[in-house]
Amino acid sequence: MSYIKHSDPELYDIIQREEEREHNTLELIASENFTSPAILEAAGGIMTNKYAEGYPGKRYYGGCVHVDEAENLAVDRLKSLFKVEYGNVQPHSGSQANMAVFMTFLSVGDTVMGLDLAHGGHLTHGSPVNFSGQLYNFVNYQVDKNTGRVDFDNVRALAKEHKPKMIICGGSAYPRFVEFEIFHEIAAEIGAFLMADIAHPSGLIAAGVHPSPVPYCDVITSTTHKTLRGPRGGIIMMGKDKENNWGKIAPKSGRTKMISELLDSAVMPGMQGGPLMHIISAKAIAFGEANKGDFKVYANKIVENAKVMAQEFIEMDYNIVSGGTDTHIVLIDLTNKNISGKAAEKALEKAGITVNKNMVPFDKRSPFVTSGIRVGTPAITTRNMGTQEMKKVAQLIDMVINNPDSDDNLKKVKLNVKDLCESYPIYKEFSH
Ligand code: DSN
Repeated sequence: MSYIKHSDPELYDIIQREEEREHNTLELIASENFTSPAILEAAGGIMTNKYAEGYPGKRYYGGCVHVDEAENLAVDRLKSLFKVEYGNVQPHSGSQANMAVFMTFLSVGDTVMGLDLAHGGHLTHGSPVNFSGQLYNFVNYQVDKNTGRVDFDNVRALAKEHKPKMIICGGSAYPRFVEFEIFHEIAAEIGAFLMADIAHPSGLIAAGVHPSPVPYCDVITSTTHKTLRGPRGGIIMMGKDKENNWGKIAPKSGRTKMISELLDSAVMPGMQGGPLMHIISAKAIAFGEANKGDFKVYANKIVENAKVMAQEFIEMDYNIVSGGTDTHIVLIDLTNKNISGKAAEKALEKAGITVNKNMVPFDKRSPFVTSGIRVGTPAITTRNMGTQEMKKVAQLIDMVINNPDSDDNLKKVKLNVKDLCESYPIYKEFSH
C-alpha cells in the first residue's frame, strides 16, 4: 500500500521510475549501495517528525525520550562495531563530518595535507572549489607514477617542508589499502594530528577486511552509505578521547575540555541544527547489521568480486591504476582505449551500466572530462552477484568501450544487462 500513490501520483511515478532504473541497471558507482528494507523503513519513518537539537540528555527541546534512546543505541553500536571510545552519529554527510573535524582541530589558515583529488583524494581534502581549500592552506601529496600507490617519500618530504597541523589519509578513488601505520609514523615525526577519512572502506574495516585506522589515527570520519550499507549520512569517531591540550579554546570552567566535547559542539551548534533522527535510527540498524557474521561474508565478497573484475579487465588489455585492487574500487585508465571518462560514462549509461568518470593520477584531462572511470562492487555484491557475474560485467563494459557510438551495440549490451538484473532482484519484497 502506497500513500504517495494516492496523495501525489506525480512524485509516485518519479519514484517508480527510479525503482525501475535501480532494478534494471548495473550499479557500479563505488560509493553507492542498496540498504536493507529495515533501514529504508526507518529512514522513511516517524522519527523524521522530531526536533532534537543537542545530544541525548542535553536537548534544546522536550519530548526527546525516545529519540535519545535511538541515538544512544546508534552511538553504542558504532563504538562496538569499530572498537572506539567516542562516536558522533549526527553529521548529515561525510563532508560535514570532515568540516566538524577541521573546526575542532584547526584554525582558519592552518596548513593541512591531503591526497590530491586527481590521485584519489576528495573535494573536502583541499580542493579550491570546496570550503576546505578556501579556508585552510592545503598541500596535496600524490601517488607514485609507477605503482599508483601513495608515494610516502613525497608525503614525508612535504610534511617536513610544510609542517602541517594535520595530515588526512584516505580518499574517494584510492583502490589500495590505506597504510595508516606509515601515515602515523610521519605525522608523529612532525607532531601533526592524523585524520583518517574512511568514507569508502568503512564497511570493509568494520568487517576486518581492511586494516583499521583506530590504533593510528587521532580522529576518523566516514559516511554510512557506501561499503557500510547504511542510510546516507556521516559519522565521527576517536579510538581514544583525549584532552584538548593544544590550547585552541581557552577553558572557561577552569577545566581542560576533552576533544569529544569540542567535536560534539562543532557539529551542533557549530554548523548543524536539528539532527535527522530518522537517519540516526536507520544508522543504528545499519551498525547492528554490520556487526553480524553475514556482513563479514558480504565484505569479503565485495573485495573478491573487485579483484576478479580487475583481473578480467587486465586480461582485456585495460590499464588498471595500481595494477589491481585491495578494496571495492577498480580505477580504470582509458587512455589506451581512446575514449574519455566522460564519453565512456555516457555510453555505459545508455547500455544500462552506471559508473562515474574519474580523474586518474597525472590526468591530462579536466575533472569534467577525465581519462578514467571508477568501478565499484558494493552494490552488485549486495544483489548477490559473484565472480562469474563480475567477469560478465567486465566483458559487457568492454563491449561498450570498444564500440560506444553504435546504438545497436548499446542495445545488445542493455538486453544482457537486463537479463542479469532479472536474475538478481534488489528488493524481493517489492513488485517486479
Ligand atoms: N561522492 C562520493 C564518492 O562518490 O566517492 C565522495 O563524496
